[in-house]
Amino acid sequence: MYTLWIANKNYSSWSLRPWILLKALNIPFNERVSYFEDGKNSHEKFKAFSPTGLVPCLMDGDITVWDSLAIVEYLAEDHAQVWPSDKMARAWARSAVAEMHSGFAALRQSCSMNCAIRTELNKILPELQRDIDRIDALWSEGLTKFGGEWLAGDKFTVVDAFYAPVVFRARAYGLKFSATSQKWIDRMLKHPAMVEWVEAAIKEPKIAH
Ligand SMILES: N[C@@H](CCC(=O)N[C@@H](CS)C(=O)NCC(=O)O)C(=O)O
Repeated sequence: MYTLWIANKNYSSWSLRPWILLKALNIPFNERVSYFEDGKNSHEKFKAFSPTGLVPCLMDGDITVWDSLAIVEYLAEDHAQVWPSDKMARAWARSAVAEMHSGFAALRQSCSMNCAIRTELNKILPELQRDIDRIDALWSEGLTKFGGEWLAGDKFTVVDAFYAPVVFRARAYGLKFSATSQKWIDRMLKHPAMVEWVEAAIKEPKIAH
């Protein structure tokens, strides 16, 4: 059985990606939580189980896989449903996942994930608006092109999982998206795995981060 190490559900956006994927696809795993250190770097603490001192980190017997993208690729080796079955949708999903993994710095910077808050930004910087516009275009494209309820078709796949943290950011900071994208946001927020994550997040000990 897989073991997935994560940090605080309230804050750890990278942890959410593989966790939500495993839950949504009903793949059994043991969850291990290591909370962030209060007010300081958690690398030393996380190095007890993760070579980089970062979460998430997956263990499968003797095999250790770190980094959220490597983890989902490892899962895909035994669970084909991680990626869309259609070749075109899969190519799109791979590109969208890669784009999320390596981009959207302004969004990460201005709207760090915090499931427990609801607030409004006084000012939306142009670089943040650029990230929001690009994400909105991407989501709308997937939803329109593949015609399903999820970003790359009629099944929840890894591309929905990779954008799950943006859904919580959109809700927390009141970010505005097109009607097409907003419908997917609302659907994601009702997904039982997303609901389970938030319910656990708000019960966690409060740790400044
Ligand atoms: N590229 C990595 C990034 C992982 C990452 O930055 N994790 C953060 C938490 S969400 C972390 O472990 N930070 C350690 C710290 O804050 O000291 C991945 O995709 O897994």
